[in-house]
Amino acid sequence: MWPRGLVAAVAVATVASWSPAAASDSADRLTGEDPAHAAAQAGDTSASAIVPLPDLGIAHRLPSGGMNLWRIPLSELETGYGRPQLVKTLNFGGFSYDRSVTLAGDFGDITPSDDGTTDFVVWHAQPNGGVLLWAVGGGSDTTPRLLMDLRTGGWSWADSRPMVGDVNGDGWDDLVVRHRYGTTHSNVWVIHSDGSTFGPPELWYRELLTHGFDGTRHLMADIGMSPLGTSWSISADGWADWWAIRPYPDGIMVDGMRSGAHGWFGISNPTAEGRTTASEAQLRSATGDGWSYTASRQLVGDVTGDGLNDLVSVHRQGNGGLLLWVHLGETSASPWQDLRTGGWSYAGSRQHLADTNGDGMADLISVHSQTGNPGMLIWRSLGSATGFEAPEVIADLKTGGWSYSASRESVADLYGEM
Ligand SMILES: [Ca+2]
Ligand SMILES: [Ca+2]
Ligand SMILES: [Ca+2]
Ligand SMILES: [Ca+2]
Repeated sequence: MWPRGLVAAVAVATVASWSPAAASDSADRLTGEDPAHAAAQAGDTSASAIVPLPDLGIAHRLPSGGMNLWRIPLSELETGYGRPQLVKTLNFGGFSYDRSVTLAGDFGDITPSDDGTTDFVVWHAQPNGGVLLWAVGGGSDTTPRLLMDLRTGGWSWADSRPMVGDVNGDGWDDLVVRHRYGTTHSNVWVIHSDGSTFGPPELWYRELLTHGFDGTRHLMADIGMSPLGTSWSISADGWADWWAIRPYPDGIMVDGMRSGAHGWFGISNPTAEGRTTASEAQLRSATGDGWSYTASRQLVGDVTGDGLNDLVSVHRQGNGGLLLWVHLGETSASPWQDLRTGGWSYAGSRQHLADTNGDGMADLISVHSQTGNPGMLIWRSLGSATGFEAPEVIADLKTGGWSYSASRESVADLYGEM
């Protein structure tokens, strides 16, 4: 059974689009729960009232080399929408912005006071080259907890790339770590969270490196689509699956692999065989017409609102601006937002997807550098079924010591019950 915590009452912000009745309502933040998960519970009539309350989790470099951890509520249904809140200052104990990777998510009740706001997992380099895994939980107790000591056993900070995904659909985010294995393969490890503790790393996959260790991009998100040229479909099941975006002649190729109940991705005994057509299915491709692996980056989220995740490409344009595309067809992409003008910069921005108004459609979050100051603006482009609407600023971080180049962020998928 999974825990269901009604932890912190979150008052709904009074926003113009909300009726007074709704504005007087409140949302109870949930931990370890998501809509797919809730829908699977027989007799649970609350499933339809669960709304996304995503946080943007930001790590910001301090002059000392340490970091501040911030959260920005991204849902307009929540008090504090768009306002940065300092979660923890890590300027002690050797914490280093440059020697760590910071991942936001709902990993568990890290402390007894965990309120379901974003947890931060910090994958931190050690002097011997290994890794310590720390967590800072949501709520009042933000003292870092040591989750795992990976200073031995062959673990290497330099040779590892941690990611977040709920690979078994229990509502708790798990850690997925690609680790270099020789020169031709990487091992993909899963560190499960059960909501209170993290299990030992499990080897789930041995990936053939088609373009070197860092020559492909990987995402963790539920897949629900048909592989290229097939009539069968990978079913959306709420379990985060493996996406690999690869350079391809004159464009990109996107492979996917499904998480399974018995070992990952249907592979119970990883071997040195690596990628086979049986293990990784080709999902989407985009070639010609200027498509480029190096001039694009990819996101996954449900931008069409049908409950199935979509693949989104952010693509650099000749003038330095960007266009957003959604890969609706196997080999065709549809333009979703035109940011070629207006000062938009592909190189000077970072993008994320999150549903910020609870309508079931993912909205675009853009963190954009500024000319003339080191700070940034955070923009939202509301999603509609056919595109993103005009971007609007939700957080002005041009001043106050904010730095675009000395910060990084990710979205924590969190939920509340209205
Ligand atoms: Ca938590
Ligand atoms: Ca999980
Ligand atoms: Ca969709
Ligand atoms: Ca939305």
